[in-house]
Amino acid sequence: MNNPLYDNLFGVHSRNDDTFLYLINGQTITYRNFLANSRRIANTLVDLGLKPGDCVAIQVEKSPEMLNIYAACAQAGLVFLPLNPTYTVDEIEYFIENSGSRLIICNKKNKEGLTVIAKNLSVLIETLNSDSTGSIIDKANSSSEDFKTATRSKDDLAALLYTSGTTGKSKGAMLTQANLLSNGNALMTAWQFTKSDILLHALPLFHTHGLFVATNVILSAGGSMIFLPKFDLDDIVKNLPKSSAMMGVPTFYMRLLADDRFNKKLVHHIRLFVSGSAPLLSETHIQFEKITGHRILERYGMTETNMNTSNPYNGERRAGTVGRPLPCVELKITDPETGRELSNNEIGQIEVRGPNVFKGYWRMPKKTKAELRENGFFITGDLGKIDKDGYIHILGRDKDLIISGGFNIYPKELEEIIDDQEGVLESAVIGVSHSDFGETPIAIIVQEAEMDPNIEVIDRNLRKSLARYKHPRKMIIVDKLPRNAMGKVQKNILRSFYKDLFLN
Ligand code: MLC
Ligand code: AMP
Repeated sequence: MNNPLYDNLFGVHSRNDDTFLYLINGQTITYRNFLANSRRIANTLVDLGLKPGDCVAIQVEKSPEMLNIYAACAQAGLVFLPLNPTYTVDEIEYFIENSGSRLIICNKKNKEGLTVIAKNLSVLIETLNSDSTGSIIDKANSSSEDFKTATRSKDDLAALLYTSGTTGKSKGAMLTQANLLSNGNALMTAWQFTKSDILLHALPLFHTHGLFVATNVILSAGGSMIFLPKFDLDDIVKNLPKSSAMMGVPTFYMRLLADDRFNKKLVHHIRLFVSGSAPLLSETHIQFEKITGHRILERYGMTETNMNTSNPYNGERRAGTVGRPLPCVELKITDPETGRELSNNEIGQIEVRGPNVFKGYWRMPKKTKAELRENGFFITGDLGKIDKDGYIHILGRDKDLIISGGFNIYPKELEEIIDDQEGVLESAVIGVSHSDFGETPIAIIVQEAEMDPNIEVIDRNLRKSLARYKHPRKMIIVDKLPRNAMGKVQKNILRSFYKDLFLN
């Protein structure tokens, strides 16, 4: 084995004629054909001048070709950097510059805006569109199907995934081959995935959940995926009877429960529903079991660590808990002030250590040092406790983070833009409960004396700078923000005051 990630996840399937992907248009793609296409793309990437260790940023809609590029990067020893296709040009510029990517692959819609950035930063640019066309595909079509796999070691970087920071810019989490391999394998075993499984895949591919949890588990097991472009209730209802498992964020399950077509018969031969990326309400868990007879298996992870804990496949899946640590993962609860390990049922910060934990933040040694201890424990920023049976309960966050439909939003990023707007003295962005997205951001804005901030203009400016999912669902003008004796804004008071705004 000279490239563990490629050899174990992809190379083992190069002569496998089983179906890897079932597409929504009725087409299927076998492992063998998928890998032949990936090798053509690997040749294209090398012909463009990319060398092992170079980073490839990709901002495209979900497609089988995006997965081909993931496989091609693994085979050519390149670092894969997927980006949300709804990010604005401003947001992308930072990622390209910070990562030092050598190539950006985007759709034709975004090419114009990104070409300027690519020129300024001397980055190559190619296109890939959702209809399987694009310059990278044209080039791949005339490339050879033979490719010599680049030699890499388990400690080499496989992917760079950006995760927003509480205090400023996003941080690139450096994920090694070993991180991805160990977690894919642990999850396949824990959740008993085999080559007979057909996973209903409706998650985006630019985050850990859809890419490393769902896809890597299926690649590890040699199973197949019904590969949907996005979560669409009609498509889900149509495909559930053909699937053996589904993975989703809590919003998937809340939307299914609200649909009249969703019943026991529709899911009777599914063996596993997994939820993660955001808290699954106990009510959702209980109602789901009432309607389907299935207990959703909730697990807990994050970009920096892949998956850390899981409820058991066999054994009690406890609503409101994220189960126990996966084999190989150590988890402890510590006092945020002293770092001292706490006892069962005491609430503190969650720290984890194991082969799943990332190598650090790309080009950010200070942030790495602050969050990744020398002894290997990563301070997750989540608060929780371990109960007497060893189940972990997530009880809050030490980090100022909002999770909307499984996407993370950092208030600071919005506050910085809102505070710069005309007529705004200061602002506080908080998360409030939302019946569809779980949580959603709202902005509480203090106007400057004698000024009248224009909410419509602020909204327009936010749309120019930030992806749509981050926008506050409401902006409220107030006279002042509540502060404690130290002058710190008391977001807890705001959260409690506005808590029912979006509940129905
Ligand atoms: C879409 N919109 C969102 C949104 N998704 N707004 C807030 N939060 C979201 N999550 C916007 C759209 O741009 C649109 O804007 C409007 O909301 C309504 O869109 P929609 O059609 O209802 O949304 P939809 O496309 O159905 O998407 C909702 C969703 C999707 C929940 C299916 O967001 C999704 O697939 N989320 C999964 C995220 C995920 O994979 N997270 C994993 C992170 S990894 P407009 O303009 O119409 O108002 C991680 C680690 C771990 O956390 O543990 O897994
Ligand atoms: P991300 O940075 O996008 O990877 O988001 C990771 C964060 O999502 C974690 O730090 C948790 O705060 C949250 N998270 C993931 N899974 C769960 C879960 N099952 N329950 C509660 N929070 C979760």
